[in-house]
Amino acid sequence: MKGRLILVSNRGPYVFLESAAGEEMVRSVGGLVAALEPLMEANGGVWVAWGGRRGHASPAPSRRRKVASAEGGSHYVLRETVLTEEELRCYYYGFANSALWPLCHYFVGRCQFEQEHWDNYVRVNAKFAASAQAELSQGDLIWIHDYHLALVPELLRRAHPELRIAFFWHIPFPQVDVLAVLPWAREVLAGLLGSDVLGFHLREYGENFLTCAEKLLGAEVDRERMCASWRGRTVRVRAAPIGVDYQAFQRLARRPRVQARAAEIRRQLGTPLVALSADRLDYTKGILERILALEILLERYPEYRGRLTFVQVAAPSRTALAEYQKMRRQIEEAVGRVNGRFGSDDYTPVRYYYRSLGREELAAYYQAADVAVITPLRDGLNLVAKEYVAARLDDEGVLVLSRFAGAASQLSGAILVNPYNPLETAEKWAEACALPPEERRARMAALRENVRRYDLQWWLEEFWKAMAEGGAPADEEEEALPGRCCGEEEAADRATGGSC
Ligand code: ADQ
Repeated sequence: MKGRLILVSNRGPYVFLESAAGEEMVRSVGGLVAALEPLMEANGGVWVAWGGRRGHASPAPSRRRKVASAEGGSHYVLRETVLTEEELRCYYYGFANSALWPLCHYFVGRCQFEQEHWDNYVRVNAKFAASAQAELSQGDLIWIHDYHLALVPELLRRAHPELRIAFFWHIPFPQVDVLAVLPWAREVLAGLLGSDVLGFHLREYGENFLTCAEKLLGAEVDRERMCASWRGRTVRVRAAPIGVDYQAFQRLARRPRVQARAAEIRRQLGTPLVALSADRLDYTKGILERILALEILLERYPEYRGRLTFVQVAAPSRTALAEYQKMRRQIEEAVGRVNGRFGSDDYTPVRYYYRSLGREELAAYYQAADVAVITPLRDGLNLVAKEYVAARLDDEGVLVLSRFAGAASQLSGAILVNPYNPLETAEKWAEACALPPEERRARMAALRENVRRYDLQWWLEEFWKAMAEGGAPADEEEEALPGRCCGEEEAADRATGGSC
């Protein structure tokens, strides 16, 4: 690639904690960082992100440091954008997480639309754009990530008409009647249209985006070629679901320490069957509904009482928001109720952990679980489902997956459920526990093949290809996206490219 890569994301690879003892640099967890840090370590470049620090005045200074790769040798530059308390409250907790997040996950009733939040969103996006501009050299490629920074492409485009700009939207992109509810929908769309390439996990999200750009903004769109014309430029929409580093998970899973820990977990739980979910504690992840489904399962199938343990690991998330605090209490009450109803001196049906696990510990839990019950109410993709498959060394293990997770359209082999229907979830969960060995293995083999083939490297290559293709016409021979579909449906689910 000519020029350097400049990544721009709200969260970066580190959070900086300041105390009287000095500064501590703590690794942040999450799918985006896990996916992109190896790329930065291998190729160098610049990562512009908020580092968790709260400045007191605006504009606060941004800071810059070199980060060495784990193996030594190369390094990349981390440029921190410092935000004030007010900006954090209004931009991050406000517009990003109380307006865009619920809206894009179809929780319209949870949305809060506040002028003050929007004003700060505009201001903070300008700050990120300024940090990126300060790092720019001739030939650089900018890659912006996620819904926190929708205005950055347009801000950079105005200042640098020739700049190569890519954007990846990690959450669902809603249908037009839902986005239309947002008072600043046009501004958000125009912001994104500053990109050259706009990436989504699913073709469906890309199509929703094009319809929104057409209907709400008046952009000219070509659905066949998946692109929009806007202000004399062509913006190409690409669909490629993010993958996980399958080989890295396999290596992790083979570590004797991880295997010993998986065996220890099973021993400690003490039941012949173990089910698992790991999520950020978020209402979109369907944790409460899942516990309700388990309650129904234990009610209807008494043979699982004493034989099945469900482990729910919930990572703290957006803890400053009152509705997240309330949801945490509701989940803990539900766990208490189920354990009270079905537990005994030597049996605890639900083991609930409110914490973030390290990679090895998470891999050990993935290995220890006979069934993964990943049932978000809505999810852009869901990496946990893929990690569960990638961290297993055999073809045992069953994946129960929400039909409303983006990953469901890709992962044939999963048992799909409607998470809004706890009765159906309970039935499918029971079915997963009792799946005949041949079917179990066939399903897991299909899942493994998909997760192995369409891994993180594949996803990154799709992105490089899309950037390299620029405004070239769509390639008819292009490979189909991984999916559950076949024949005509599969053709319809193709990754497309090209110019309008
Ligand atoms: P998230 O909403 O954060 O991501 P997800 O895709 O499941 O959801 O990724 C979560 C990441 O956090 C995974 O890598 C997982 O290992 C990790 N994690 C979950 N629980 C954990 C725990 N208790 N301890 C430690 N780690 C934990 C957003 C979108 C998704 C999309 C991703 C990537 O909402 O739909 O799949 O971005 O694009």
